[in-house]
Amino acid sequence: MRIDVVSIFPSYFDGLTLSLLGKAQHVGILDLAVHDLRDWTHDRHRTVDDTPYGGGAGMVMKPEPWGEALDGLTADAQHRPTIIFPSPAGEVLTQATARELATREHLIFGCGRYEGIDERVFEYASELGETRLISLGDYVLNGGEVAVMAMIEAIGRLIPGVVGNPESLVEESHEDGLLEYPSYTKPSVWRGREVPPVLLSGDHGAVAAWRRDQQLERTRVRRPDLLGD
Ligand code: 6GU
Repeated sequence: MRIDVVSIFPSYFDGLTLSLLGKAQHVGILDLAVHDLRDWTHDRHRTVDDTPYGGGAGMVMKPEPWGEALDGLTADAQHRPTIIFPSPAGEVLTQATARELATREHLIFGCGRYEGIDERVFEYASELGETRLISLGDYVLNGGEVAVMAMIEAIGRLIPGVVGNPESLVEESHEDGLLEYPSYTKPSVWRGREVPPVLLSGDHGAVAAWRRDQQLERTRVRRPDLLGD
């Protein structure tokens, strides 16, 4: 998969060279490039924002650098890209969305700052590829960078080969619509607290049934919305 990120703070993404996604880039499963939006400006101050038409607080990102960035990143692309703009006004990211996006050949993430990006950029992007506004949830961050880090990690780990043991993907929270069951390791008694005896019983059927119960109970208590309640 090819991923391009456009941001005015490219160094936010230095962390993506670590751990599993760093390894995925090293072995060629993931081709990630982070670009500075200011490289597509032409004035001495490398201006990316201006005051909003109609008045109001804050600044709006100018369309011209975004247009040139999108043109540049799609010019000789092999596949029609999926262009994602992180936005608290977008659809909320779910595991299902991450799974869908993990099948794409080329993702472009456009990180907005200030009060947002000139609306015409989204219209133009829609001509170049499938364009999505995606939110992490119902709270506000200062800009899209931290949200895109989370999105790339959620999507990237679903690309075949990125997570070493694919079985570990199956038994996670949200993969089956439920929260994950609790895990324990040695010692069997720690500070007076015992591991649930069923896990020491060697009865694989009983363990599976207990884990399922735990998933259902946790989901009922913590996230009843996932059960449709
Ligand atoms: Cl994607 N961006 C910003 N700025 N804030 C958010 C968000 C995204 N998702 C939740 N809050």
